[in-house]
Amino acid sequence: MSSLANQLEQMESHRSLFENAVRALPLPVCPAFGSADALQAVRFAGTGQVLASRDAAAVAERFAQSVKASGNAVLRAEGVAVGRVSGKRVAVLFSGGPAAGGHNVLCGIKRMLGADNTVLGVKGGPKGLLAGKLFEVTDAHVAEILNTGGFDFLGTDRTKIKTPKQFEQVKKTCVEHQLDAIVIIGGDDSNTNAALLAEYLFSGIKADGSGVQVIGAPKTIDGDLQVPGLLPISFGFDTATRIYAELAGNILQDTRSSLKYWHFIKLMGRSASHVTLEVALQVKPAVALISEEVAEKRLSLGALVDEIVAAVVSRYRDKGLKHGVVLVPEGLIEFIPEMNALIAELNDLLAHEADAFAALAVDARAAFVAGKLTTAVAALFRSLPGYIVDMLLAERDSHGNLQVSLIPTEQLLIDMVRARIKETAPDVPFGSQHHFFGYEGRCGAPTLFDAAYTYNLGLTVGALILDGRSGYMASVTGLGQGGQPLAIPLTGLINVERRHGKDEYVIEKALVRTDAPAMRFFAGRRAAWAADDLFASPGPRQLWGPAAHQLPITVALNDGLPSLDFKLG
Ligand code: FBP
Repeated sequence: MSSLANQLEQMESHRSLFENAVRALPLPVCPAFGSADALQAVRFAGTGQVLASRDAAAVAERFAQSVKASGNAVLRAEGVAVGRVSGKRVAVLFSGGPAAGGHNVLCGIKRMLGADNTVLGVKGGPKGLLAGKLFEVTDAHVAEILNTGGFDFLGTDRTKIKTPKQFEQVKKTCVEHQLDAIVIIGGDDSNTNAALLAEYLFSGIKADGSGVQVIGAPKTIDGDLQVPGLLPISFGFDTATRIYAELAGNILQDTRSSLKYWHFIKLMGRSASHVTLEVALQVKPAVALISEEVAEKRLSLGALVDEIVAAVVSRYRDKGLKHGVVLVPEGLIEFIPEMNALIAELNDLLAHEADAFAALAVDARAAFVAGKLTTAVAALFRSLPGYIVDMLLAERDSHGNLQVSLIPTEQLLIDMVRARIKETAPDVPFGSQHHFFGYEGRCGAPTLFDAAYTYNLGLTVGALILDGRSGYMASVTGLGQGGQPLAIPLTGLINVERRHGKDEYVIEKALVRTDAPAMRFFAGRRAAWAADDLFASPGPRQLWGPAAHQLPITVALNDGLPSLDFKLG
């Protein structure tokens, strides 16, 4: 075999030159944990801050044991742990959509627990926990997965553990595998699940009457798990937005080269527009729609189309530009007031008439639905193109949600903009292309920020377990000053929300606040970006080099940091 063929074969099974190099990247550790070579477990103590959610009284009743133990007090790492804890068996699972850095959380937990405790990986997310699919994680596994993207080492799923039967199944897994702790790495819903499990497993699980600890870690590329001052961002957001910003920057470069297209780019983010806002701040497009602002100003679909048409027309008439980029958040459709009303009626209708709907031929379904909607909503429904109607009627996800990633909002906007230009400004050319960036960004190799942040989140989770804590979510703050490990009581984040006709305990999604510094900065610049080509092309994410230590711009602005640089360790 030639030496080139030999070299190429060696790249199989995650052994590209890049993958080999990232595995060897050193990771900084927060000063509280000592140093990478001499890692130390820590004690946690109250910061003095106590969280009080809107529905604190109801939460204190439902989560009585957890609230009694934590008092909803925020904890920080304070001082070295006394004595070494050994013999703990800790199960770790991923939940929900993948996000870069998950493997490093697992590696950090393993490192903190050390050789005298056992880490077990749960295969296939919460479903794997119910089925008891656990295996021991070894040092060899850690060497293999460190700094790699994706959740492929364990897999994930979106099962919600909420029925009494499911809780019993978890208890069975705990007993069978002699678990002392469970770690749930997930988003808002998964951390709500962690709180429910922490309460259920709080006591009476083991023969001596003690319980099983439950700790959460904040994951989601959507960036909608944030707590001002306590949790700067969920992990995976930085990697995903840098990948999207590179792709959007390349497209912007293309628009100014080929001089003929408007590109409409839909960006992932099921509800919140954090991803779109971050990418907009990175690349400075002609237009970026922010769902939360659309809802707040009660902008109709027609008003959004008018806003885009105004940019297309003025760029052409004032500057001769026939091109531009429009960023569209994935969740937009649910934030447009009239579409929101339509989706709400559809959700109810499809839930109540499920059998009758399923029995119909596919091409008879739209007429059946239209006949049952209220008059104004039915008129809107009938006015939508078939490709949108099909997706509005498509199967809901396992949480009963509309699958917004399947709705081609970007295409709908293009069609409506084209029609409006033909009607009102026929002299203005409008060539278009559309894209959806989502799955491209979730599993990339973590940025240096996500790699270091997640490793330290893992160390924090491990330290909380060794310190005997349960019902907390790990966090790291002070991103510009070395990093401070924190523990946020999950019950302090929980409220009661009406979902699908029932009151449920939930951690609410942190949506974009229109008065936040990042949004205000964007609002102050967007008119200039619409008027001319002022875009930036941030290039590929860097693990070495000048942009390697860059934080998400939204995080730096919202946290009032003096620069974009992060410093952990
Ligand atoms: P999580 O909130 O579970 O992290 O998932 C986020 C996300 O990537 C959304 O941005 C997107 O709408 C959704 O997952 C897509 O889910 P799926 O992988 O089931 O298609």
